[in-house]
Amino acid sequence: MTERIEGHGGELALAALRAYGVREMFTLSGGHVFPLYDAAHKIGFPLYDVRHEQSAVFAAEAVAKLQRRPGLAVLTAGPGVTNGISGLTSAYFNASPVLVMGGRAPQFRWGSGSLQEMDHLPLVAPVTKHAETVFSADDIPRAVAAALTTALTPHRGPVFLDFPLEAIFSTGDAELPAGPALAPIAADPDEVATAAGLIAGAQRPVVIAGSDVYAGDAVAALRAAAEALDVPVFTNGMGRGALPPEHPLAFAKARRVALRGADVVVVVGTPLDFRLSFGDFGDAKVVHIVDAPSQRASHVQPAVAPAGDLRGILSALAEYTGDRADHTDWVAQLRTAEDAAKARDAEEMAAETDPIRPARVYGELRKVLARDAITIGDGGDFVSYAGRYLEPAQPGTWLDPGPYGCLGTGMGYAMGARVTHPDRQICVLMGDGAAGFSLMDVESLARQKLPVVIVVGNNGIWGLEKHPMRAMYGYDVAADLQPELRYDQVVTALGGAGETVAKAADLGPALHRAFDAGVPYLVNVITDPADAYPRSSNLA
Ligand SMILES: Cc1ncc(C[n+]2csc(CCOP(=O)(O)OP(=O)(O)O)c2C)c(N)n1
Ligand SMILES: [Mg+2]
Repeated sequence: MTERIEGHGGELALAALRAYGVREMFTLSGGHVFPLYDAAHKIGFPLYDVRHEQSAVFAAEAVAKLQRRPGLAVLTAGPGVTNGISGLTSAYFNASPVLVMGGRAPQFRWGSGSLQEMDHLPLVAPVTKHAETVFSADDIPRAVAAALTTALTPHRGPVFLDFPLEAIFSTGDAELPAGPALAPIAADPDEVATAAGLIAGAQRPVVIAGSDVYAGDAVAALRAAAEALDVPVFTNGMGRGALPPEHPLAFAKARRVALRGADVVVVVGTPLDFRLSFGDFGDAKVVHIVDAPSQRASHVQPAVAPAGDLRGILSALAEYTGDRADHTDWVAQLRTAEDAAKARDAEEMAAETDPIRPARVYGELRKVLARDAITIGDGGDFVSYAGRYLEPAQPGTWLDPGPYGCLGTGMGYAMGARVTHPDRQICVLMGDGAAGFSLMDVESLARQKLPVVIVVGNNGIWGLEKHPMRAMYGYDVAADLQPELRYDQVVTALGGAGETVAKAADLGPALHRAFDAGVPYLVNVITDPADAYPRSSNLA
């Protein structure tokens, strides 16, 4: 039985969006999209508004990443859409199923110079899986359904629709879409068998699991495969926390030792990009397991690259019944390296220095964070340290900007995380430079009663750029910020609260106050500008 729906374009859109599991909209006001607001208002559909469109798209992306369902941002015609493009691009790099709906100048006088008249499609096409202008109200539910099916089909990603003024404001009727019906792509069983044989035959295998493992709801299958084949697991992106840190096969610190010694490297659900030395692991054979054929690397040739539903592939690996080599010594060797690195980290995280070094901030934070806390990184070196010192204990709790590396995700991701988890700790780790991109959206969080904690590593510089520039040229330009600026006072002025901390001993009590505050709260930690994150390649 199909159900017919009628109403104005906004109502038709919302009915289809709800059928696809969209549960809120993030937006910044604009007359071109009023019918979408009217539809939401009439049925009490949650609507959150922001102070810059980038935050709306990042909030939608956080919802998509954390909840594995579509996130929605509604942006007004022209500048609203163009302000959202970095967010769309991040979602594209992160394979996040985000739908951006744009307003659009009227079609009937296209070319006459209407306010905010521009064709968005050529701008968004390269950073979306699908971009379309919908010219009539009747056609909106079909277009929403098609766009969201594309967004949710692996390899996932953002989609874009815009609606000329007369299409969204006029009334129409259509069939209510049934909702997502996605058939998993089955990988080639021979390729899966080859992969299983390679891993089982390896003396020193390693698994690196990334975001698509979480997005594809394959975390349990990953664990089962790792346990069945006795393979140490490292993670990145949304894959972090896939195995709890205390699991005997969970590793984080021994990566260099592991990759240097491995004879088979299995990369699951993440591209062979700069984060993984472009897939070059010396003599080790590479097994690249991807969620769609489009994700096979073109710049390297892995030994085998099964492509398809990750849960299916990992479950098949878990059921491998052939002989396998004994990995006990290999796992033990990595455990020794891991434990030694952890001991070094523990010392750094406890160090009493003046000024405070970032490691200590994370040492104190670890004492306060619950296992299910959501941590969000937005910044340079300060966030690299977060990646090193924080240990996500559960999958779906760590949000970094991903391989696009866009600063400014902070408040948008925080909003999406708070909406997703009303009762959990939400903590943004932010560089003082990064703060400039989105801190104004604390106003949106405060006004809409969405408390979060923001910890700023305030070194007074664009650290990740200043140190490398000095190393390269012997001098630096465009890399300084005002030292010891009171970002906590900015947050207080915007309806939140906060404090500045300059002594390590004061960090713990400040963090406790922050998580108890019930309003957006910024802990402004004055950190050592001389401290540079040690990295081999410094370009970002
Ligand atoms: C939108 C955007 N602009 C510029 C950059 C380049 N960039 C990467 S890290 C960084 C410095 C960040 O400084 P801050 O947030 O203060 O963190 P710190 O490195 O000082 O800890 C810059 C400018 C970027 N990645 N994204
Ligand atoms: Mg800085």
